This record gives sequence, structure tokens and C-alpha cells, in this order.
Amino acid sequence: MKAQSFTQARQAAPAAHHGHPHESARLHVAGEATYVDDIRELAGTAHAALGLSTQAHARIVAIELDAVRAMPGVIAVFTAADIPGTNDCGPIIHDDPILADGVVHYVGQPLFAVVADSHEHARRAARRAKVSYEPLPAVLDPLQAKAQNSFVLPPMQLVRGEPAARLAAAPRRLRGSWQVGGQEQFYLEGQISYAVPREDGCIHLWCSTQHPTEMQHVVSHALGLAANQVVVEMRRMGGGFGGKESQSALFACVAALAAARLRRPVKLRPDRDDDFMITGKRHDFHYEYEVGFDDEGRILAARIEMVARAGFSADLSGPVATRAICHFDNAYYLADVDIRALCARTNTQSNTAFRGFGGPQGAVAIEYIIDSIARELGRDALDVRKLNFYGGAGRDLTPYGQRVEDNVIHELVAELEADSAYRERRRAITAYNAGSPVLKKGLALTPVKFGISFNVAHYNQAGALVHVYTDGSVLVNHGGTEMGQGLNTKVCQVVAHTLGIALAQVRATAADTSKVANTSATAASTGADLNGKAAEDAARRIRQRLADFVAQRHGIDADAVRFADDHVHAGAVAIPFAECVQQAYQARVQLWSEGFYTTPGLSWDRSTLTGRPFYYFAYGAAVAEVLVDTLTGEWRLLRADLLHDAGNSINPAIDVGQVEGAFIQGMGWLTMEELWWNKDGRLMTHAPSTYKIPAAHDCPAEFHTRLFRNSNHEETILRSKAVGEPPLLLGFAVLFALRDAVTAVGDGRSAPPLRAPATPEAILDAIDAVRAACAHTAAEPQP
Ligand code: MTE
Ligand code: LUZ
Ligand code: MOS
Repeated sequence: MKAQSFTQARQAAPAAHHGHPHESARLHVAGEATYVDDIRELAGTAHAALGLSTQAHARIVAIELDAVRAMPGVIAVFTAADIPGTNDCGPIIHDDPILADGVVHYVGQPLFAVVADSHEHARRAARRAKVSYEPLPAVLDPLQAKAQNSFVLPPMQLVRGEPAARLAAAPRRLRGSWQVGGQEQFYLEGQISYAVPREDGCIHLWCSTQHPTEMQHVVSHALGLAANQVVVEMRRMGGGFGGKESQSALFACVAALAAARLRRPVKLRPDRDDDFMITGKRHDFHYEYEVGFDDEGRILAARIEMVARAGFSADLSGPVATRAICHFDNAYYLADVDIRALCARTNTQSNTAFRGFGGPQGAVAIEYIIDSIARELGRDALDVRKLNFYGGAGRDLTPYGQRVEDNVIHELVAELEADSAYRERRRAITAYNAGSPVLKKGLALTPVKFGISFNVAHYNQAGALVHVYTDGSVLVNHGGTEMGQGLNTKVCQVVAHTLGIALAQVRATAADTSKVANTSATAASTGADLNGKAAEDAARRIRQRLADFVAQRHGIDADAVRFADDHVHAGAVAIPFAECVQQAYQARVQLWSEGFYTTPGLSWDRSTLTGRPFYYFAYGAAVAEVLVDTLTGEWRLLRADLLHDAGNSINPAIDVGQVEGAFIQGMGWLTMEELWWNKDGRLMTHAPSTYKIPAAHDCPAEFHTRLFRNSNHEETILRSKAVGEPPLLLGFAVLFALRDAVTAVGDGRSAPPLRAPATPEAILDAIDAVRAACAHTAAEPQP
């Protein structure tokens, strides 16, 4: 195929609701896409490295930096004392020092920055500091923090109905404790910032961040500048996954500080180990629960306390815990509930956003509970799940008071159950396990319901700027950031669709705080919902001006002017878009516009944790089948079937990619990614050598992914639904398939206490527990 026919094929395809390739796909595979470290360095660029704390909690008695300064190539060393403004880069509560001041709170906390003529020189010099500490008691375990009443925020609690009375009255009850681990974002491109001093004390910052506006704020506060003196630019990230929502701030501030002080360009790119040691991760959660249910498995009341490892500071732990509370229901109606969340302060990295933002930790808990109920009753877990779904009279109100109005979980699960041949495979697996003493198979179907919108209402806004040039080509800038998720592609599709032109005519530029101001983080999966709407608004304004212009010229009604197929249609006349634009320019019509959008209908009462935090819900379900070696605890995912609701998808190709990627990332979190700190609080799993994420061979040989045929019942951008985070919860199916396989070691009734991540070690522990329980039952005298 000639290169040209590719372009022609793209031009022929409709702009929206079509699987166009990612806007940078060709640049990605050719190695030509520019990431921050690929920006050609300006003459005189210096390189920074950070010196890190070796203590989990200690008073700094002295920092000896002469040996650092004496190292080859060193230009300067900076500590907290060199920060002219405020030494803080916390996103909400201001408890995050840029450089440690007096006390260190975790192993890995940055103490100083050394700037040298090369990256290598800076790194070597950073190791030469002599720091003397006076140790303070360190808390490394969230449950220990809870015992000491040490939290970064006040406890949160959501109570509906009379959970205590209903629990006491329930015919059956289960109680227990459980835990899920944290997760390292492991973006392929690490944190990086490149700061360049500009005239009159201004700073230009290239920063790999999901939140350019926040970087503008923290840098201006740290340097004592006005916001209009700081420009942050971000073309693309090599992944963010939440890890660059707030925690790009420290790197931005240090690079900007050094650039401002030295009046030369400074780049800060920590290597992978330092990135792991410095930055926060997904919060690990520890649960204590009690559930009351009837003989069929219908939940009557539930109580749960969730303790999250916040780390040493608040960061985003508050909104993460809120989202966990608002997702404990997942797809289930819970009449009487008591949900508590505690953000434990520990002397470890400050945990932060990670795809799902506490939602996965909330929802996985109810899935574990339902799975346990099913095993207790000897029922197929799918039947117990269905019994508890939202739906039916009086069963559509979430614990936080929002009505579920767009519920499709019944149809969606029924479709997946049939397509994946769930029942037939269940029978086949039971037969297989009966004849296979060592290898055991497991099967699970888990549902997802995920709320879309920032749970902080004012973040739900976006702006865009669309330029139509006189040759008919279009440039769009918006408040969102591209991290591989295809946001720019979708926004370009929206603009092309609105103007009736080919996608190839529209280009997106870097996010830039000097173009669109006061942007929200690209997070909470709202990137396309918010920025797509803002860009549509801008494109519509231009389209209206063109329509008015054409209508006047041709003596017809502006409403009768249509924009399609690269043409402006005025009655029988079809003017090529570029020609129309040229004519409009000559007639002095404004050919560019801003656009703005706010999500309607949201409300939230932080004191009662009630309201309408979400504009709508996204749904999905997954079936996973695993094969476990019960002698080694090793396993394989044999087959996965995913069915996910992306509404009327703007780009089904990109959305399928998001669904599959999120599923695998969710599976990694719950099965193989294990964070481990030693007794001194040092993170020992700080590189791919010790921290295992899923690789290509962990994808199932049989992998079926489909988008559920749906449309958003709310008037979202082209009736699509957000897709970035919700499918991460599809990975639950793998964990519960593993639990199913482990259960098969025993009598099928005892629910094994399988912790997550379900590493081979955890699987073997669970198998031991099942065997012990069976031996115990067998030894009991029969009645
Ligand atoms: N996909 C890729 N390839 N890389 C990423 O970093 N981040 C996820 C998701 N999908 C991510 C991704 C997270 S955490 C979020 S919140 C959304 O993308 C953000 O983008 P969106 O709102 O435009 O979907
Ligand atoms: N709320 C939310 C937030 O639901 N998702 C987010 O990513 C977020 N980030 C900051 C504050 N609130
Ligand atoms: Mo995503 S965790 O909301 O950046």
C-alpha cells in the first residue's frame, strides 16, 4: 500500500464513531514522538539530581554537602533554605515539602538537589552527601497507624438506614478482614521536568504532567512568582496513570528553582529507582467487614472499615478515600450500610492517584464479600451477584443518595454470560477439577459500575481554543493532556465532526497554560467528556459564524447551511470548506474561537457524603478462566472475555485498547505487583528486577474484548462514555477466578482467605488454609 492511500482511507472514514489510529501512532512507532527528554536541549542546559533520605523518620542534625560540591561537573547544590517562596507542593492540604526541612518522613524523601554539567555527574555527586540523623519512631504499617490514631485526615463515614440492627437481625452473617496491596504506576516515561528561565523572572517549564495548571501554581508559589510568569507546556506523556496528577510537582519545583537561581536551563529526570523511591503509589487497603444476608445470598446489611495507607502526607488521599466509599456498592444495591474510611499516616511514600482513584479498592471489597457469601451458601458466585444487582422497585438508590438511572448491568452481564459460554465452561471446569488433583481451573464473572465526574465538583470544567486557518486546516488546543489514552485523537475527531471536515485536517497542539487557563487535571476519566465538549463548543461558534456568512451570501437561512464531506452546503451549492474559509476571511469573519464546558447537575455534601457526585455511570463485566499449579502456586490466565460500556464510542479502536490495557493493569495489581518495604521502611521493590508488572506473555491466549452497544442517556460528548479508568476493575475477574481454583482444592465450600496481590506465595498460603479447613471438617464426628 502506498503511503498516500493510508491518508485517503482516513479521509473517506467518518470523523466520529470510527476507529481512527491514535493521532501520534506513526510517530510513536517511528520513535519520532517528542517526549520531554527528547526536546533538543538549549545551550547551557544543566542537569539536576536529588539526594534522598535514608531514614524513615528522623530529625536532620546536619547535612554535609562539601563533598558533593567537590565532585566533577557540579555547579550548585540547593536545599530547602534556597527556596524563595513556600516550600510546599501539596495539591490540597499543604503538607508536602519540596525538599525536606528539619525532619524526614520516609526513606527516599528528597533532601537536596545537586546541579551539574551532565546527568551522570549530578547523579554521582548526589551520593556524596553526609547526613547525620537523630532517629524518630517510624510507623510503617497502616494498622499500627490506626492503633495510634495517626491519620492524615479526619475519618470519613457514610451510614444509611440501620445497619447495626439489620445486621443483628439477619438470618446469616459473615465477618472478616482482608487486604489488597498498593501499585506502582510504572509509566514508561518517568517523571521529568525541564525548566528554562525567560525574561523578567519568568519560567517556561516542560513537564511530564497530567496537571499543567497545578504545576504552574506550585512553581509560582515556590518561586514567589505570579501565575502569569510561569508557562507550563506538555505535548504528551509516556503514561501517567494518576502518578503525574499531583506528584509531578516536586520535580517541576526543583527544576524551576534551579533554573531560576542559576539563570540557565535545568532538567531533572530521576532514574527509575529514584522515581519508585520518591513517588507515591496506589493506596493499599485493609478491610474489616461484617455482612448480613438471607439464605439465597441477598445482602441485607453491611458494615466495612477501610484503612488506606496514605503515607507521610495527605496528597490526594481525601478524594481517593471518598471515591472508595462511593464505590463500595459497585453494581449492588446495599440497603443498610455503614462505610468508614481512614487515611493512615505512615512513614512511607505519600500515596496518590492511580487509575480508578480508590474506586477499585472500594469495589473489590464488596466483590470479595459476595464471593465469600456464595461459597458459604455453596452457590455459583454469579447467581449471588445477579441477585444483588441494582434494579427493580426501590433498589436504585446508592448509599450516597444518587439514583442509578442508566443501569444496564443486567443486559450487559446476560450478554457476556451467553457469549462467553459461562455455564458450559463452569460444568467443564467442575469435571476437569474432579479428575485433576494437582492442576486446578477456576472461573469468575465480575461486574463493574463506575461513577464518572471528579468527586470535587469544581474540577468538572474545561476550556478549548480552536483556530481555523485560511487554508482550511484546523488547530485545536484544550485543557487536557495526552498520556497515550487517545484524548487528542478524540478531541480532533469531535472538531472534525462538528465542522464536517476530514480528521486529517485537524491537529492538536501541546497543552499550554498560556493558551487555555485554569485547567483541571486530566483525570477521573473525564478528559474527553470535558475537553471534547469544550472543543465542540469552540468549533460550533466558528461553524455558526461561517453559517451566518454563507447564509447571507446565498440568501438562505443560516439553519439550512450544512457542514459535511469537507464542504459547506448552502441549498444546491456546495462550497469546499477551505474555499468557504478563505471567503469568510476576506469578509473579516473571526475564524477562531474559545470554548467552555461545565458538567451539569452535580452536587456533593462533604459533611454527609451525599449528593449527586457523578454525572453518569459506566458499566462492564469480565469473565476470566485460570489454571493454577497447586504445588507451586504458579498460574496462567487461559481466557478472558470482556464486555464494556463506552456509550456511543467516539473511537472504538482506542476504547478497546483502553479496555484491554486497563484489564491487564487491574490484573497486575491484584495478582503479581507486590510492593515490599523492609523493617527500616526502605522500599525494596524499586525496579523491574523486583517489581513485576504483566508482560506480553501474561495476556491470555484467548482474549475477547467487545464494546457493549449503548448510548449515554446523559447528553455527553457525542453520547460517548468515559473509558480510561472503569475497565481497570474488570481485572477483578482474574483474582476471583484464582480464588475459585484454590477453593477447588477443598470441598468447594470453604472460602479461602486469598489476599491480594495473589502472588504464588499468597496462593500457596490460601491452598494451605483450604486444606487445613478440610482436614478439620473431616476430623469432626459426623452427626
Ligand atoms: N491510558 C494510557 N495509555 N496511559 C495512561 O497514563 N491513564 C489512565 C487512563 N488511561 C492512562 C491511560 C487514567 S488514570 C485516566 S484518569 C485516564 O486515562 C485519563 O484520560 P482520559 O480522561 O482522557 O480518559
Ligand atoms: N476526584 C476524582 C478527584 O474522582 N478523581 C480524581 O482524579 C481527583 N483528583 C483530584 C481531586 N479529586
Ligand atoms: Mo486517573 S487515577 O484519575 O489520573
